[in-house]
Amino acid sequence: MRIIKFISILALGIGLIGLVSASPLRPRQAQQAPLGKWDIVGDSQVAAMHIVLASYKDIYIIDKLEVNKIKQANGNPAISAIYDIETNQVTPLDLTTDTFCSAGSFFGNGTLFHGGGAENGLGYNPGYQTARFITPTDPNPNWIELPDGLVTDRWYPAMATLPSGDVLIMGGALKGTGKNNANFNNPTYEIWSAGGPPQPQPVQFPFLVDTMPFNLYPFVHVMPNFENKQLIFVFANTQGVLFDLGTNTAVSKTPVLPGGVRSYPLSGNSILLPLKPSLNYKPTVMICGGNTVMEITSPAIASCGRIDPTDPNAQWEMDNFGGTGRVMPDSVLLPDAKVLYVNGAGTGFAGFHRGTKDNPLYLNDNPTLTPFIYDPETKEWNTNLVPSTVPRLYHSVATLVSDGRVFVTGSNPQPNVEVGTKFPTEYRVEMFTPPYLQTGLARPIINSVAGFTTLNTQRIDVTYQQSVEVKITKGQTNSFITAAIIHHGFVTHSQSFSRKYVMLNVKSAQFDPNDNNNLTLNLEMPPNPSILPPGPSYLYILDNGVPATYSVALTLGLTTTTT
Ligand SMILES: *[C@@H]1O[C@H](CO)[C@@H](O)[C@H](O)[C@H]1NC(C)=O
Ligand SMILES: *[C@@H]1O[C@H](CO)[C@@H](O)[C@H](O)[C@H]1NC(C)=O
Ligand SMILES: [Cu+2]
Repeated sequence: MRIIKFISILALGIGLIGLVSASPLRPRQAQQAPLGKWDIVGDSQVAAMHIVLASYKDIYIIDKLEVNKIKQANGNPAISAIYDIETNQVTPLDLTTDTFCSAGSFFGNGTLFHGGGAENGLGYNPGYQTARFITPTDPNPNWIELPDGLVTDRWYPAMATLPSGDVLIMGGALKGTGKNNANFNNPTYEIWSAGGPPQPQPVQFPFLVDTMPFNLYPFVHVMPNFENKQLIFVFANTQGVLFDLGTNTAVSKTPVLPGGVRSYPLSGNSILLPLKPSLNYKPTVMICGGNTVMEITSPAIASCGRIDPTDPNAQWEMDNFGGTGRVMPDSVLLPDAKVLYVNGAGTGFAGFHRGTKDNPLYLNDNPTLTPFIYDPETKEWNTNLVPSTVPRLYHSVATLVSDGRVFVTGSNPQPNVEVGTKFPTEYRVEMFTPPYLQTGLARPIINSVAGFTTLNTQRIDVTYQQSVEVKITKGQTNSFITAAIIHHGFVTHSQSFSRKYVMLNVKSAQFDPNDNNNLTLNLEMPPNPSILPPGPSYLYILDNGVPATYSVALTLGLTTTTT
């Protein structure tokens, strides 16, 4: 038996992909053919304002009230559906309340919690106070609604799954608005507990008064710690706060992030970069894009700021967002610990077009069609990627899926469905193939996890700190095996609530004595739920940075289950 050596795949990225730096300080490398690939694979039938990966093959789509292509069971236009990425078939789901600009996050028990919305219409009731639930592991998942579940109205709130498995819902407005206004600001949060009584009381959160008027859909990230704390970093407008939910106190504030406004409707993007055992899970938040003023022709912000909010002397480290300004960018955490940016616009801000359907004045334009890939380790940008042909502006989305590709859809900068216009309601679904699937190197295959060989059609229970045995068939002769768990998050409005990437310690790897292509790995699960929330997540294994044919659906439990 041999033990193979593990080297961080990050060291390999440069050689494999031939990164082209956009930094003006570096000479540009000879231009190679751009990498990546776009395929239009299907029709979402329901405009995808919000999406969430519900299983290895199912994406739940949630829209706002509008006349989509298909109807739900009661005859009203469908505003939610299941998109099957294996067949590209769409199945409508049933709702009775308007979901316009709402939020979602999984409870630790595996049920998706979805809350907020807007006014009635088209046979639907108002959704401002609605709490909705759907459980992907049910035989026929469908929505359960509590129309007055929330104590207060919430339009454009944020959500986060907490280390306890409870869900935080924060902020928003009492009605729809271009930018927030003191008359309908909702500067509170509430915490819903899995299995607990509904209707928790809202708690005042003064930070959302301080950050007016650009505080809708605040950025929220749960911060890793080893003290059993429920610590969150919240960012809105130009500033951030580290907040302890256990004691309801602000721990520290960050300096102002230079460059302009980062939150709705001058929407930028905030991401918690991959957490790594080698750095003791030190968090880095990166916020990119946005705009400076609510002007249609105003160029989007072309800067990013990186910060560790838990550092008492935290300072922003500025970067150039690959050399291009973007408002409403979507980010995707890739299995190889890099960040993909897609969608968005070069000018303007978020919102519906002005003027009539026949003579629309769009609030944002100059679609940013070229994806960028950022390497958080080397801080280099690969901008030499194939552009999409589909503009994706306000209300577009993207998420990683199990096979390592990226699902991209949506774009709908108007109050109801409009087609045949410059920026129509966009139903086309694209898959982006990242460069790691174009290396020509064989992909590893995950054969079993914790003794289970039936993968993905059931979720496999694991717990924190557990050493999990994973059997794989490796892809390549000179293997470099790495592993990560990703919680994909709930995607809407350039946000991905609760999304996290945690690299795993590979404690050992042994060749099968009878088959040198097969390996048994021992992977150490994350140390505690502040690092990765309990509930559904996906295990990714990579060989030389090339992800396995499929990731494996896990459920992280707070307590050990016997397997
Ligand atoms: C999880 O908790 C929520 C909130 O209490 C509840 O509505 C849901 O039914 C629970 N799901 C499961 C699978 O027990
Ligand atoms: C190696 O794994 C493959 C599955 O990819 C399996 O078919 C094969 O039997 C394994 N070899 C041994 C010796 O177990
Ligand atoms: Cu919106």
